[in-house]
Amino acid sequence: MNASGAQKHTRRRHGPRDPNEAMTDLDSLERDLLAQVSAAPDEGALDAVRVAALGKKGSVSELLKTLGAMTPDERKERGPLINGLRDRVATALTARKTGLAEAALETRLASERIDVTLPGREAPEARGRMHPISQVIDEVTAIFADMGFAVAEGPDIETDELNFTALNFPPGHPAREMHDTFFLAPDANGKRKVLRTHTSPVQIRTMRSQQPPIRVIIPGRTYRHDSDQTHTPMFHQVEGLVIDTAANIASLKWVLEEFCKAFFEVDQVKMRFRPSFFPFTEPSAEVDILCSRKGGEIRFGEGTDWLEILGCGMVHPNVLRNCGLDPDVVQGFAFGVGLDRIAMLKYGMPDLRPFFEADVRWLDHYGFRPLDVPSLVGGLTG
Ligand code: 2NM
Repeated sequence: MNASGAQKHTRRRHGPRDPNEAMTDLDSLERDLLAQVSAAPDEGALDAVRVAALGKKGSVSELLKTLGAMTPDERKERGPLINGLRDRVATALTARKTGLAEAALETRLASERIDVTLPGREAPEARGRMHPISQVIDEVTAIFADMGFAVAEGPDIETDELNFTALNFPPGHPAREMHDTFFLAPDANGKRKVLRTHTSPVQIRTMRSQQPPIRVIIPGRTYRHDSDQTHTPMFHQVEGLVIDTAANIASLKWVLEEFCKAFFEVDQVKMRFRPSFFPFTEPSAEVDILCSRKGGEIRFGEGTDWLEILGCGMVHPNVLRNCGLDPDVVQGFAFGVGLDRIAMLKYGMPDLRPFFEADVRWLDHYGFRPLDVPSLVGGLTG
């Protein structure tokens, strides 16, 4: 006996089907399948329903297979019912598949929606900020370049001779102690190099390597063993030097006044020259500018307060001689400004310490855009 014989036997054993009972079976299968179709949460689950119904061994496919074994009359009655069921299930599957695909697309579109009114994100090179010290060095350089000054540089580690002796600090002179010098370990000859306490050794190097007329500024790092609210062990100076046959105190005052007006961006400044002492200049002066302080704001060229901003003087004849220059032929003036301090004054930064803390939040606030190149009209108003 073959398989189909066994089927026929089984069928016969059950006898003719009650048409109502068969209808009820088809109805409940259809209800069940359509419910599964509409409950399928995604395209994967829907495909599982399709395979279970219309696949090779699916419930509807198995029903279709039974048509072959029916009598023509049975088939005539059952065929349209089963085929109708198959068609409706197939249609529901297609509709659900389209619906799910549309819903998935909607979800994706919603999640990928962009608000075109939002500001663009800055490019990395535009987000970086210049440190205020770098900015102020560039501003100062632009101002002095306009007056014919070149920029000179030198090493942070200097010999005692260049940092002190050539600058007319005699050995053992108390002025050496005034500088709170950082000394390096002595070499084989017992000579100790120093972290330069000012940028003046670069002036010595310049006078020894160039012929007058000389007009240079030297911005750079300087070091003194000093640390409190207003002092850091490393700080920044810009010093200037002019050497020629006619440089005098009048030209010194003019240069400093032009610098202050350009740097603080005011039409006029009032300056006060107070006699002072530096080993490397004679006479020497400390310079104050007039300002007013109202409501935490500082204004230059007006008011009643005096603010010390720089030191200056005529280069001492001993310094000229130490550089091979004849004080009877050439003379010159020099000045020194604390860059950190004038940066704080100009840009309203109340505390010196964050300058050296490398905190990007501080830099975001006080830093400068790298492509805003300082010019003679730069800084506050540019
Ligand atoms: C200052 C104040 C006064 C100065 C002098 C020299 C040199 F090398 F020509 F002698 N360089 N810098 C000088 C003069 C520096 O800083 C407050």
